[in-house]
Amino acid sequence: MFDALSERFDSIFTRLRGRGRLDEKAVDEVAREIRLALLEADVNVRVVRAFINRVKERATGAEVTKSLTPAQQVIKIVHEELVNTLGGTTGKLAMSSKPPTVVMLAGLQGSGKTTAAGKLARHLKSQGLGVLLVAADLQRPAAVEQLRVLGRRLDLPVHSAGDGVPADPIAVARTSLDEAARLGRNVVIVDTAGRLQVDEELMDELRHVRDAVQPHDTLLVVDAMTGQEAVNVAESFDQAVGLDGVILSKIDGDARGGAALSVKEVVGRPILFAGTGEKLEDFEPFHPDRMASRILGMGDMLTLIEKAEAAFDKTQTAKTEERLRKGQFTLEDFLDQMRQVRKMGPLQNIVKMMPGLPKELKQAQVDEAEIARVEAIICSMTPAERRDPSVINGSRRLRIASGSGTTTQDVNQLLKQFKMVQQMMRSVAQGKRPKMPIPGL
Ligand SMILES: Nc1nc2c(ncn2[C@@H]2O[C@H](COP(=O)(O)OP(=O)(O)OP(=O)(O)O)[C@@H](O)[C@H]2O)c(=O)[nH]1
Ligand SMILES: [Mg+2]
Repeated sequence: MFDALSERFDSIFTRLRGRGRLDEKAVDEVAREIRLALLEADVNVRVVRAFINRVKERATGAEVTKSLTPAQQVIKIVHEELVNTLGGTTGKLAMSSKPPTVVMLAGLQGSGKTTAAGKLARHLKSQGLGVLLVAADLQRPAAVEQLRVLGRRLDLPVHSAGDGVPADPIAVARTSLDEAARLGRNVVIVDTAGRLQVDEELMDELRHVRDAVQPHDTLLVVDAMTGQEAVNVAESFDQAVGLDGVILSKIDGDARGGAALSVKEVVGRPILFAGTGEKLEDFEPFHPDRMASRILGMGDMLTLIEKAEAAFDKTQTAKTEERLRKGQFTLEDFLDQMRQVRKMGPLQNIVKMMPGLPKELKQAQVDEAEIARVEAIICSMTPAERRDPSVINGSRRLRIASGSGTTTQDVNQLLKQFKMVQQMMRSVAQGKRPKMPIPGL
């Protein structure tokens, strides 16, 4: 899910990254592109309109912060608004203070209700809860057996018609609470019948099942492939039986994501879980923030910004900047910056987190050993040498090389590299805020 949308965002932001300042016209242009991307992902028009308005308003009024470029600021805003559209915080099941907690699953035929019942049961069981599965789908002859198979695999009891319980979904539902009490179960998960169309007969049956068990959580199972049509389905079910949340199934498929991005905003019910495959373990709590990051293909980017903010010693960086402005960038500063960058973690990971870098560069091996070598060489220099590398003559070179376990060629190479960075830093210092050079790249 979201692959196409991710690609669109990636190209929008790549183009944005080249720009210095974002005036109103540029913001308008970006907004138009995002709008198209969302519509193509089959997101509901109302949701798209509200989304774009919020992004435009915030991007235009955004205060200029020193730590983020205009492009990063827009990415941050879009990310935050995507999180909001997907539901904000991670939702939770409402657990009853008096067991059992009753969860009723509803949805169109084939949406993944029975599978979701098994997955949710497994998820709750792993949290130490005792689950009873209830087979209240008597429409399809194989439905009860399907749930029984899941129950056997999970080693969980399944309550169904037979043994004195009439073959009627409402009777099965009603008797399930006594069964839960008898077995001392904390959670009851009720699987119900689906229909191809949203029809009155089904809704009526659902209402009766609901009244019989009085669920704490009525969850709609929505197939992600349904796109924004899911919104209509959710609205009908909400009006008919009242929904508390949504389970979005089959997000492992190539759905464009319209359902996920539309349902919370239009219906006002959060997506609580997502089905990510056919197996019982393919199930996860739905995290709006992580999902938004995945859509933007740069969640890591935000982590990177946070990491950079946390790792860079502000006063140290300010001092370096000050010296830079005076054109006094030394090997000591070089080493300082390198250490600060390294505090962010293995360079390999950092490079992967940078969405702006061309693919070839991302695939290139970042040589950690090379960086360790550079560090060793600089550490083998005297403070005077670090401040002014021009004093490094042949014998000093030899001393530094043997002190750092490297060769004089290595020392030469580093000095050449440093000279280049120094020149680059000077030219940047004359212009805007200096960029952080990453040694080894
Ligand atoms: N790839 C994938 N397949 C899923 C997922 N959830 C369910 N399925 C498949 O979707 C099909 C229908 O799933 P069911 O759980 O039987 O759907 P249902 O809503 O109970 O269907 P009815 O009871 O007939 O209304 C099955 O083949 C499942 O394996 C998922 O998250 N990913
Ligand atoms: Mg079913």
